[in-house]
Formats: sequence, C-alpha cells, structure tokens
Amino acid sequence: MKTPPLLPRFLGVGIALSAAIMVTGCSRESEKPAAAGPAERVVKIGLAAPLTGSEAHVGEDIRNGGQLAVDDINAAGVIVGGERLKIELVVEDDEANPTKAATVAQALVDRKVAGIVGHFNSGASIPASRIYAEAGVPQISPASTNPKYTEQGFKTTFRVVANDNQQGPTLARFALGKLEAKTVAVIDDSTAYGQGLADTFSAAVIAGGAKVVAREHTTDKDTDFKAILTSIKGRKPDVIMFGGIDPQAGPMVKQMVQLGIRARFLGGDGIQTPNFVKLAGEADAEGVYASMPGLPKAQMPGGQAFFDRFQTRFGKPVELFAPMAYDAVQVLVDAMKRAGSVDPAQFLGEVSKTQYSGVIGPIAFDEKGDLKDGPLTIYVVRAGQWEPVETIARSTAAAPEPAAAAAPAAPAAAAR
Ligand code: ABU
Repeated sequence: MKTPPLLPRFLGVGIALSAAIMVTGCSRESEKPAAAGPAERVVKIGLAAPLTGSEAHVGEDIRNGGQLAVDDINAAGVIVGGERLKIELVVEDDEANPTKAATVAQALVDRKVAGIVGHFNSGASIPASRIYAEAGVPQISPASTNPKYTEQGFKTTFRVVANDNQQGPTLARFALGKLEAKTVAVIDDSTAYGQGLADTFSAAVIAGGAKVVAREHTTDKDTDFKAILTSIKGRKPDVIMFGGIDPQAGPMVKQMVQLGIRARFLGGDGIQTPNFVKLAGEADAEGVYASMPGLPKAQMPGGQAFFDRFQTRFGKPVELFAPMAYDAVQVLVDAMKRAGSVDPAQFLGEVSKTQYSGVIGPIAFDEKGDLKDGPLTIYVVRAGQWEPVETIARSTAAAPEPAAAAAPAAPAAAAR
C-alpha cells in the first residue's frame, strides 16, 4: 500500500508537523495495558552513531533528529489493531570505530530493537550491517555514503542519502567544470568513507581529463598535516580535495593557509558542517567547497519547519544529518504501519517498498537499498555560513565534463 503524501507536515507550521503524522503499528515487546483505552505496546528502535570523540557533534545531531521523530510519532498517537504504540529510542555510541560498531550492533539486536537508524560512519555501518542482516533487523543509515554498504546483498540494508558513486563524480565535475581545475591533489583519512570518496573523485577527475598530481593519506585522528601539505605545495595543484570529516578538514585548511597554499579546497559531506567553519576559522574557511547529499534546506519539503523546530528543541542548529535521521525513523514506523506489525520479519518487505514523503523529500529505495534519485548539493562557505551553489540530481551525477564552463568569479580569499 502506498503511503499518502504527508503534505500538512510541509506547511511550515511548527507543531503541526507532528500532529499530522498518523502512524499505526504493534510491537515486539508488550507493556501492561492501560487501565482504559487501547493497550500500550513498546517498540524499540535502535540508533547508533559516534557520541564521544571528535565526531560526537555529528552523532548527537543524528540522535537528536531521531529523537524528534520519536517524539512526533508518540505525540501523534500511534494505534494499530487497537493497540497504542510507544516508540522508544535505544541509543548506542559506536565511537566512530568499526570494532565498537559491531559490538553495539549486537547489543542492539540483543535488546530486540525492531529497526536501526545508523550508523554515521561507513566504516561503522558496513561491519554492523552483517549483524543486523543476520538478525533480520532493517537498518537505515542516515549518513553512510560508501557504496559497499549496500553492495553486500543484505535485504536489511538501506540508506536515505546518495552514495559516493554519485558524490565523488559530482565533486569532480564541479572541480573540473566550475573551478576549471587541471591539476588536483587528493588527501584521504584512510577510512572506508574518506578513502572511498577520494577514490571515486580521483577516478572521475582522471576520466574528465585532469591530473591527480598527488595522493596522500592521513588518519581520522591526526590534526597536523603540515608535512603532507608541504609536499603537495610543491606540485602546485589547482584544487585540493579531502576525503574525510571536519575534525581533520578544519585544521587542514587552517594549515594550508598558513603554508601559503593558494589551491581551492573541497571535500564531501563529512566537512559540510558549522563545526568545520569553527575549526578552520571563518576567514580561512571562506571559499571552501563541499558536497552534501540532499537538497538545500530551503528546498527540502519539510526543511525550514524542521530546522526551526530542531533549533527550538535542542538550542542549536542542525549540524549535518539530523533531517535524514528524522526521516529514517519515520520510514521504519511507516513500514510497520503498512505491514500491521512491528515484527521485522513482517515489516522488512514494506521498508523495501517505501514511498514516503519525508522532510528531505521523496524516499524510495532501489533493489540494493540505496535512495532512489537522491540529489546532491554543492555548498561554499561565505562569511562563515555554508551557502548552496548548485544542486545536482542523482541521475545527472555521472562522469564529469572536461573543463569548459566558465568559473564563477571567486573572491580573493577563496583563491588558494
Ligand atoms: N558520508 C559522510 C560521512 C559518513 C560516512 O559515510 O562515513
């Protein structure tokens, strides 16, 4: 059964967003029936992300997005088969660590969660996905973009973001087309995400007729990149691309400026955060480009209302993937509703058939569990804020064009 679009959620009227969500289901774990009215059943949804360490800000963002969805669903009153559903979020810290991710995945399965929202890091989602698959528990990552995540043949594995087979070539197309790059240096953080994105970017750069003049590796723990950057400086690249997350990208850009490197700097969704601007400093962050799965906030169907409500509820702005985490919870509950069951064995098939109108836009999955037609947006930092430059539909995010288009006028500060 196709879910009707939840248009009232997109009217931008704060709390109306939650009141309009009518979801129903039943649960794996029962509580005592209420004295009057429908019996209440508890359904646990697991959420796993880094909640400690240098990536805790993105993990908290995902957790908060997921919690907002749970609150909305519970407030709307979820009744199915005469039973009222109470969704509980069971949150685990995977520390952005593949080994810990597998441990927390097993812990969530042992707690009999009905579904999973997570993880953030591809390097966490991939090892955890096998555990969820063996348990038959659907996993929707709001953030993991490495293609391998959905290439393992698991029926339980989904994501609500475009993957790096789109993101890498999109970045390359932008670098070669709009920035007219002829030479590119590439650095990655040696993670599944960073290395994978750097690889798809590099392949598309070469296919587009430009040269990768340096390929360097760091880690997701390092913060001193002077040796790498000094080596790159001698190659005089037009563009430096970094595959990694903001705790490295911020200091890297700062050190690049300190070393007098004038190449443009761009990265993927791991750096498109307010935290990146804070770490790099507003002046040094100016003119840095990043890609991000999804539409710009103003174009997301539920964007402004969601971003306003998030700010009010948590006292801080959305950092990165909170809207995707919100929608991931909604997609799981929507599937339960259509299946009339919270047993993963019963509603997993409905997750595959999802046709959901989310905060981020339409959500449907292809046969691998990837988001169908997920867009990507290129952003640039201007006066300390990430501003959208252009949005690319997934279907057009293929091989890059050779440098041809005129580069947009760039402020002097951006020309490094
Ligand atoms: N895609 C952003 C960073 C998360 C990851 O894929 O590792």
